[in-house]
Amino acid sequence: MSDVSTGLNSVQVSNNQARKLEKCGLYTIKCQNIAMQFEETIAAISTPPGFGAIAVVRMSGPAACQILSKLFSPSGKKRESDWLRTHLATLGSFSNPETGQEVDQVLVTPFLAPHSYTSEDVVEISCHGSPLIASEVLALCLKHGARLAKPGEFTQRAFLSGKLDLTQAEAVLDLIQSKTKRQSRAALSVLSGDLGRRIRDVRKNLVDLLANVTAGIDFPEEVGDTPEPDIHFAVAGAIEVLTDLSDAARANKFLRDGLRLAIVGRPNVGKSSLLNQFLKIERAIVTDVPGTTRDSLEEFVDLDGLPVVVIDTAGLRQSDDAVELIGMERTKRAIEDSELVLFLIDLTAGWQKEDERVLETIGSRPFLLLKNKCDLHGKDLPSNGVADRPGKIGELLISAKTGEKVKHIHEMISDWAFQGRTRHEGDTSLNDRQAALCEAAIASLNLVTKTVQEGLPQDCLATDLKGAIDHLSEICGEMVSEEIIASVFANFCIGK
Ligand SMILES: Nc1nc2c(ncn2[C@@H]2O[C@H](COP(=O)(O)OP(=O)(O)OP(=O)(O)O)[C@@H](O)[C@H]2O)c(=O)[nH]1
Ligand SMILES: [Mg+2]
Repeated sequence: MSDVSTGLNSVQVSNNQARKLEKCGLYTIKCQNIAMQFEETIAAISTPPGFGAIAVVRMSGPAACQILSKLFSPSGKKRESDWLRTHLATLGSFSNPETGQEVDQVLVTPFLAPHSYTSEDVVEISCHGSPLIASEVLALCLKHGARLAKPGEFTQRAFLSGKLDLTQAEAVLDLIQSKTKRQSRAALSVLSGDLGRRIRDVRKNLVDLLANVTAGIDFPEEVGDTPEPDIHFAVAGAIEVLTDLSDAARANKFLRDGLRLAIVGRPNVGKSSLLNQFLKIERAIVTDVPGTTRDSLEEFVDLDGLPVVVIDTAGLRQSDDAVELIGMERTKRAIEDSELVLFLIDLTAGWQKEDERVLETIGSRPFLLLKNKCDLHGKDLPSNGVADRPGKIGELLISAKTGEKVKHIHEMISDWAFQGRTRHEGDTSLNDRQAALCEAAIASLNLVTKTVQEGLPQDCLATDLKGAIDHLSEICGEMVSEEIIASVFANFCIGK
């Protein structure tokens, strides 16, 4: 028997099977996750720019402790062996050794290899939160042997040393960038390794299957074909898990990427009042003068965990006013750039010709029809051509002034965005890169099924099976090009 390591997984196969796997390319997987040593020590300010209580400068690499020793003296003149210990925070003075000038009183915490974020020696220097002090601390670290870290380089080292798989590294970025609780919980679930584990389980089953199929091809007498039910069982199981992940990714797209929502209608229907209701503050000017809003106004709102950018727009009507015309052009652009439109009409005025024109401008965008001012006019009104418009996702009677039924708008948006799927806090979800690979793996597995159904020889399915395995390897980063790694980490901030 031989232990075949394909990325993070180890699979027990016979020596013959191992040779076959090597031949069909599985052994040659470039294993990025085997512990890598970096010669350079990197450093960066990990806290955001600006003034705060504390700023943190972080160093990682073989010289991190040595550099720290030159610049830091603990209070009470302790010996190095007393304070340079992993996970021990020590207060002391951070100074320029050339001039003897103290820069700050700091707290240092070493995390010694391999018990650190990157698996290397890491030190965190917490100084007082002035940008000037943090820059001075960093400058001294750089002067004494560290180099400035690139965006995401600490996390990249954590990935390359095998501490995190690529899905977890991507989740670190999602967590940092999360704007709603739902987003942060979903990112935390991926960071825990849940997604990676599910993908690796599927992949391991497929690797086992490929090993059997390959052995059968090479040793038809001794091993023979893998029984069809076994292939069906393994492939159907993999497709089921991957399809579930892929469906959830589609449903959770707006949770990940956010949603742009344009409030659109003719003047005076209550668009700015509705924006203010969403924000719960008087953000936009509201008057009874038609044409009050001249320019689009964008604001972020957390709609029950969905990150939404709401855009209040200038009312659409016939006009000769140059400024108003520019405003209306921007309204059209806001509609084009949004995923969903809130189309407001005024119940007290009834359905107007101008509403008809607004509807034309909305075009094929999905929209929610909001009949406003129900506090003044409680009765519904026939909304002519809107009733069976294909883009309409629903309609509601609301009052943007009193806030009546505004909560229902949240629910309808949420239902539409999550495609009716019940969301659970902390649901794992694939990002665009992972979803594309997941779909490619499903497509390859569908070809495997077809090959079996058509009764073709088993060598025909090995290539597609390997294709599916390769796609799954790429999701977790077990087989991934440097270009992809660079593009994943380029979106990070410096210091993470
Ligand atoms: N009673 C009542 N009045 C409302 C309601 N919504 C808006 N209004 C009033 O209608 C007038 C116009 O409201 P806005 O929110 O400025 O309307 P708008 O669509 O932004 O108008 P423009 O910026 O001119 O396009 C104001 O006097 C609001 O107080 C509502 O639900 N009930
Ligand atoms: Mg307005």
